[in-house]
Amino acid sequence: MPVHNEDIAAIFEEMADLLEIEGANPFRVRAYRNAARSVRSLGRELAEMVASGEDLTQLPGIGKDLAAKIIEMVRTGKVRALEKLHRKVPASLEDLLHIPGLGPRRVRRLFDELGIETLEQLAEAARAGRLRTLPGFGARTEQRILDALAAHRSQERRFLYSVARQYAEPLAAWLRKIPGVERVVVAGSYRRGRETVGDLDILVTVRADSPVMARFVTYDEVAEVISSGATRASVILRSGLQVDLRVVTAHSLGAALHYFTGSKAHNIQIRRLGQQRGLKINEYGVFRGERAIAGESEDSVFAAVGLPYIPPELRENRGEIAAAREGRLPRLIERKDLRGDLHCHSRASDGHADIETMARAAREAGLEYLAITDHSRHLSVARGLDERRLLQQIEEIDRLNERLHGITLLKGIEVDILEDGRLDLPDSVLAQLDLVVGAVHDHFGLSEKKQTARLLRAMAHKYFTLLAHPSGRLLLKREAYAVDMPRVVEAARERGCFLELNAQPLRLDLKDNHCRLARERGVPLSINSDSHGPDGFANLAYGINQARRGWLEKGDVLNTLPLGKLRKRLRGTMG
Ligand code: DGT
Ligand code: CA
Ligand code: CA
Repeated sequence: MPVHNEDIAAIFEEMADLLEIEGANPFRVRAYRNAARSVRSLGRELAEMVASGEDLTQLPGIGKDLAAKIIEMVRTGKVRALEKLHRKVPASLEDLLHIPGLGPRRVRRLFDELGIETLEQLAEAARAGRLRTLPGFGARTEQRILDALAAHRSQERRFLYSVARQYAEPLAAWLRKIPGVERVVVAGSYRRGRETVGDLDILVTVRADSPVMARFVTYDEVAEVISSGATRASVILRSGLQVDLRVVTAHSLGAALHYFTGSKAHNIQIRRLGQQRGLKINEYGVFRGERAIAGESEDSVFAAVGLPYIPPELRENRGEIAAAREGRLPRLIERKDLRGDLHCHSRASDGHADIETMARAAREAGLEYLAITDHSRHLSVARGLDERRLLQQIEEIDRLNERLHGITLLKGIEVDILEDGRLDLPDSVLAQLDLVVGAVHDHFGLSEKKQTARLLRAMAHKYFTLLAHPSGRLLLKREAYAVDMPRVVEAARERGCFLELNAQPLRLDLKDNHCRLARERGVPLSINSDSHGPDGFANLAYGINQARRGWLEKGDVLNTLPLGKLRKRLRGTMG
């Protein structure tokens, strides 16, 4: 059974949760959490590394013990240590941890004193007013838990795009090898490059008598078959991800692709255009009366309603149809347009490679320049740089630049924006850098007014270049802080500084609509990997997805500029 990095990371997370509930040593708990993070940010499948006998202890956060557990998981699909934990702590307690307001200590108490193991039991106890009998759990906490449970139930489960991809690509590759299978396309929100994906919608075209439908449900990651027929089937993978598969005929592939790519709102508008021309459009084709007049390609579907091809990322009914009609569709940016990266970390703060290794990896990723932007001192958990260490790093980069070929390092810092909007390092040292990347790492709970004022003050600073992950959100984990983003975009325009589109798949910050707003206001964005290791540059592809959903063209993005022009733009922000 294939084991993916996400499966391994999830097991490490689960072990950390269970150990925490059990009251284990906090350092042990943190080791598992770090390992999970490290596994998630790897650019390669661990299963392959195990198969080729590579030394896993070279990976950040992975010691001998964890390496052995990874090998065990890859070889057997499970970990004995976790099974042992399950004998002490019921696995369902983990679900309780996902309820806001319930930390490990409270979960432990609920279990020890009220025997609560599941969300149902928790809801029942809360409704019966039994929670408030516990020390530290007043009536208000009880109500908050009830509210959180209701919110939890109504929340559909979604997957990060990057996680869905880990399941989609091997499955699509596996389907392609089934006899008689011709084309396999993952449609739906996945094809539109959405930051999260609800389920996968796969279309296949086949020659007659292909066994694809019979085989599909036997894919070894299938945990449950919801339905299966002659031309469509739905399954749930072990990861919980649902996959809908449809067999379509080659002459209606374009119509089916268009239909199942969506979005639904876009489809409805296209169908309406068809109706105005007396056409019926569905997943089988474009029809005038009984006669199919288009549908073999997506181009033909659009052409039937008088439109040029609209890229999937734009199909959200956010004005793309009018833009297409008027010949105003953007020429969307592509990965190859990126010439550099303006945000990454080295071992000096919380990265796990030295600067030279990062530089070589960036060159390998096809980049011409890379800004080293380690954290500043205020972020002490990341060993942020103080003035002295930053000055040393500046010298180190000067020396490296003399030696390195094919890549130029820029000197930067990811400086903390303090609560009051001041920057965490003095002007005298900031003045010596090529760029200053500012970021918020604490006080997420300020009012919108205060948070906005904080950002505006930072951006007004004479050495401020670029606002990193402007909204602070973590997808599926943490909401954006309250901030008036249109006001921030306006301030960037007035000040002549830049905003980041952080390409980490968990951030994708700015979000698509705000990217588009920045483009409309003429504020260039920088698509940055925020790499913490040499694998991190692969994340740029996720940033490009998001940029395309934000209608960005090459000319809207700062780090498509060649180095000379980029330097000029950066100097414009530095005093
Ligand atoms: P997701 O899975 O929640 O991330 O989002 P989608 O867009 O993949 O939605 P999904 O899986 O429900 O359906 C896939 C595509 O199929 C959707 O984008 C458009 C099309 N579709 C589904 N149901 C309908 C419908 O009732 N009407 C129309 N016009 N299209 C539909
Ligand atoms: Ca879907
Ligand atoms: Ca679906």
